[in-house]
Amino acid sequence: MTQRRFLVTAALPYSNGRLHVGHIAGAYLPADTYVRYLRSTGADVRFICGSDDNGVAALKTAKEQGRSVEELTASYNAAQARDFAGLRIEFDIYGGTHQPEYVRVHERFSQDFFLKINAKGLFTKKSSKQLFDTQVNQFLPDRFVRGTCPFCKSDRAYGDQCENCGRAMDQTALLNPLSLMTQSTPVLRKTIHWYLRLDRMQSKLSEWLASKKDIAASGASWRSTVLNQSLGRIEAEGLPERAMTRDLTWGVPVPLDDPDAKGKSLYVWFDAPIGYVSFTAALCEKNGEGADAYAHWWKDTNCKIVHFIGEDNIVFHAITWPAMMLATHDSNDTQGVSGEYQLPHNVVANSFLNIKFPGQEEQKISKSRGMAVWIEDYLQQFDADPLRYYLTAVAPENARTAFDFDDFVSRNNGELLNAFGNFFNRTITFAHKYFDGKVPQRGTLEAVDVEQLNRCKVAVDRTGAELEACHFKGALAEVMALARSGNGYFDVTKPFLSRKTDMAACGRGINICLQTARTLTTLVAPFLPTIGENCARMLQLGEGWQRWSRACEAIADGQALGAAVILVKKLETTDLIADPH
Ligand code: B3M
Ligand code: ZN
Repeated sequence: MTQRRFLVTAALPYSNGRLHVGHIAGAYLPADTYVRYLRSTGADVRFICGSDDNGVAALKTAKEQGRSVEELTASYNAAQARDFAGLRIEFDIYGGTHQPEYVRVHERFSQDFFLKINAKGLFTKKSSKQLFDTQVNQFLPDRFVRGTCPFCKSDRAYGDQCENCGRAMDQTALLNPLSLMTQSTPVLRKTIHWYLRLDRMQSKLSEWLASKKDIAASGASWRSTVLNQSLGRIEAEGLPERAMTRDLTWGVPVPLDDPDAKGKSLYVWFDAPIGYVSFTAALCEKNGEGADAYAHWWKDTNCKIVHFIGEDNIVFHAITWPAMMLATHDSNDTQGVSGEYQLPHNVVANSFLNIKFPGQEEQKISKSRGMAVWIEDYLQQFDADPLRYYLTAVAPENARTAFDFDDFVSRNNGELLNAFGNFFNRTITFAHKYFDGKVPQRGTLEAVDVEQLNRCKVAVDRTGAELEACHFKGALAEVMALARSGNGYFDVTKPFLSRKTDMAACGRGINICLQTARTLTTLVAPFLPTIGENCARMLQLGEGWQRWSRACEAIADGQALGAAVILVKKLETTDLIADPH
């Protein structure tokens, strides 16, 4: 069998802020779990991420904080990398679209994309009117204009959206516009931009998306939220052309020798997904394979590309980004078989995570209102795995769910500790106490033992099937069901009684418990890597214990066991802090 290959990406966080639990639950944790699982099946995987440094977001924050945008993005890039590492979300590379180490390769790839699409005549260059701040001599990005909403008349409207009624806004439609750069009234001025002819890719895109509805044909199970949102968008409004350049000097310069391109950058949503490619190239370079080896991942259909994102990024990953790739193609295929960029095998999007503080209503996570649980703060008090457990158990896979503090504590204590931790603890402790710290003889199995061993096999298959389908919540439920069945088996076979009457039966029971623990160790590792490693240490499993195909491998009679370690700590209260900054 040829080795499976995957390129897995997680959305590039903007480098103008810290990470909170919503980010992690949305894209990064499921992606990391998926990568760990794929690797345990023997697949060759590259896991790509990095910060999204360009565009207005960083510029605006830098201005507000009185820092240079370079310094700001570098410091958040580093802080994000620390947060991910603390949660054991382990990318093969954490780049950054404007970080000194990556900016050159990223610009090269981004400009190549632009030039290739331009050469194919898939941009329209045209002029439009935009708001211009005469005091700073600059066109205003959407988020830098505030005004009155023409629909609901609220004054909480910005150039991209009204915060009151939620309607999408055209900055020129705002009443009484105000520049947030200088608090002055901007004027309308003509500007020129390059618009991607999405209309020309529309039929190919809808065909491709429709094929993903048919799981048998596409070989991947796309979530209906992703398909409905993207196909729905095409059906509702078609695909009008969209400007892919901006009047901004922070970003990737428009690579044209055209006076109209002066002082303009590529739209941040144009260059950001290309970050996945440029960071792949940087990784290949680091690994000594040369930057061109990126094509092995991006242009060879033996590799499958899977993007993990939050729901607000669906349209960009299921329409705009595939359209950009298609626009570079010389031929008509969507697969990339002729050495062209291949479209994603799957785009996995989670919904948002709300937050519920004790004694308060559930609400949206909000940075500005200080309603969030920041990873940096969390990690000062707790281990990674309880959070990984909780965020997978309540993952917003099909609808919004909430991070609820009381629920976090009660699931940690009631599920992870009670079911999983205690099963290991009672089993290992018993073996140390009554069997000299060794695996007792299995002997002749009875029906109850065979049944338990069968449960292990079934759990491996079911968990694997759920993970292949990116159903992380369902997969974790299978693992926990096996842990509970281990406790049930322990309770039914009662080794604590048989040790006084029938040592062989007692040994058989503990042997089967250890065997169940062996299986659980491999199954839990993609979700809870540190706990998995501690389990493996207790069972003294050698190298390669993560291999999925070895999850039911027999644990040998007489094998020595490691000392019992506490897998899960009991949490008493949570004094998780709401944003102190
Ligand atoms: N920077 C957006 C976000 O956090 C974003 C993702 C880019 S992925 C190419 O919404
Ligand atoms: Zn409004």
